[in-house]
Amino acid sequence: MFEYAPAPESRAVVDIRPSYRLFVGGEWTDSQGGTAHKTVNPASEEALSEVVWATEADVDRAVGAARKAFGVWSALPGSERAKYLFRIARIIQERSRELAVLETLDNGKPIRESRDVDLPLVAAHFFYYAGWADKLGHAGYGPDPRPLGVAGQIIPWNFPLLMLAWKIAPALACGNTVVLKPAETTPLTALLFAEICQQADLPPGVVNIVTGAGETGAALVNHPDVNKIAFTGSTEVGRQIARSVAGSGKRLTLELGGKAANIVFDDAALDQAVEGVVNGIFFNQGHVCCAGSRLLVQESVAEELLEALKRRLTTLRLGDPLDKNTDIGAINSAAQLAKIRELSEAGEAEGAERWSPACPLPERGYWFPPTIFTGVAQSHRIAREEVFGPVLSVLTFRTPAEAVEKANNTPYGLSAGVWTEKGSRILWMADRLRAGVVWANTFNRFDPTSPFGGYKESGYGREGGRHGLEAYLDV
Ligand code: TXE
Repeated sequence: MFEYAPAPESRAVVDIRPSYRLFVGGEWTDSQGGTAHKTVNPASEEALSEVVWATEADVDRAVGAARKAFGVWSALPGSERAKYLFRIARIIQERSRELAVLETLDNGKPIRESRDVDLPLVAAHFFYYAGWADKLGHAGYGPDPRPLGVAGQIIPWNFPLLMLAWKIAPALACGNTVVLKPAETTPLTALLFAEICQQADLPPGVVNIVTGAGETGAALVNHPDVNKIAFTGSTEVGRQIARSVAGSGKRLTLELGGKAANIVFDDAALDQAVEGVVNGIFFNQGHVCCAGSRLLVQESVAEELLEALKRRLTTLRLGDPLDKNTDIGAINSAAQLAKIRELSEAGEAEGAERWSPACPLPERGYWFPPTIFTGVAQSHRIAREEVFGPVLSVLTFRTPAEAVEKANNTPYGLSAGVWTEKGSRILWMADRLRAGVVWANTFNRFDPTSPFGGYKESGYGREGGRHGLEAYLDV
């Protein structure tokens, strides 16, 4: 056991205010009737700050500010909007240490990930879409594609700042204005982003940040003056939102859950495949919509791969997320931990075999050890439901056709991974896998130039790349 004590020098780079107001019309404003809620460090359960949960009246004010700003922002030449976005991108780079530490404190993810993965990608998205702002006439949507208006954006807690970047950067590049609601457990980096908008002299009202939970999100979804909703979160809430906006004329993109298969063939470079499987499910504690939560391994190499995988798991370090040597950080919330525990218990009850390396867990905070289930049947809940935690279900297959059948046997269709040395097999598999992304001999690779999004119950619409523009333009 160890007591979590954040490394003081890292903690000191970020100045967290004791409480935050709402960012509306370029200013910090008081809520009309909203209550204050603590946001905690999931690694210690220590309160970091207090944020207000915005009311319907607050959302109305934020939408009003965004509507007012839309006239000004959409009329700017694209090259002017680009300047603001480039400026924001550069400030993000300059303040990336602060942002990374804050993200790790609020979310629980290892600092190595927030520093080396999240923050570089956040800046890259702003740079990428800044580059589009004056080239929309060349995007293939006609000479003068129009922005939609006010975009309501609702994001989850697993990649708070990156999801903000995926949503805000293309919206602004296309000339829309936004009201963004971060997740209730991870509001702090969005609020620091609001400060960055001020620092970049972004015209007031172009970006508005309203903190809160589901009710605040629903107020945004139902607001009559919002033209588009972009949502990333659970399939269940995605369904509710789709029902709410039906017939309203609002545009909608949904990025929902996943149950990705990471498929390892017997001719794969097994050392690399082991790294890819570990990265696929243990990156960000498995709080990843495209996590490779089902390992499909060809029977002939299953034993060898599993042994290597277990050996590798014994080397993973779980603990202080601010420690640069940490591989596995904290689970984001007590509710998410309860869900992971419940599904893992169901896995055992249904007859799968559970294994974790010896892994002392800190006494305080929310923690779950890296876990593998073998002997998993396709009917088991751990093979069907999104765990959204560091839990891998292992299944085997004999032929490529069987691998495809098992991989596609899910209501989700967000991503898949294929490990093989045969190029022709990669293409054969990619053609048949019902997944928005198929990675070959790698996993969890993201790039602002590539569209990302799902099939089936994983949602619709694409974020990233040229296709990401379509979500924010009338073409
Ligand atoms: O999601 P919610 P939760 C999955 C994952 C996880 C499960 C539950 O399996 O275990 O969902 O997570 C806002 N109208 N994913 O409960 O509730 C909410 O405030 C409008 C996968 O955190 O969907 C937050 O900002 N908004 C996923 C956001 O929706 C509403 C990432 C997501 O929260 C709302 C997160 C409502 N009625 C969870 N209710 C992914 N695709 O990556 C809630 N919200």
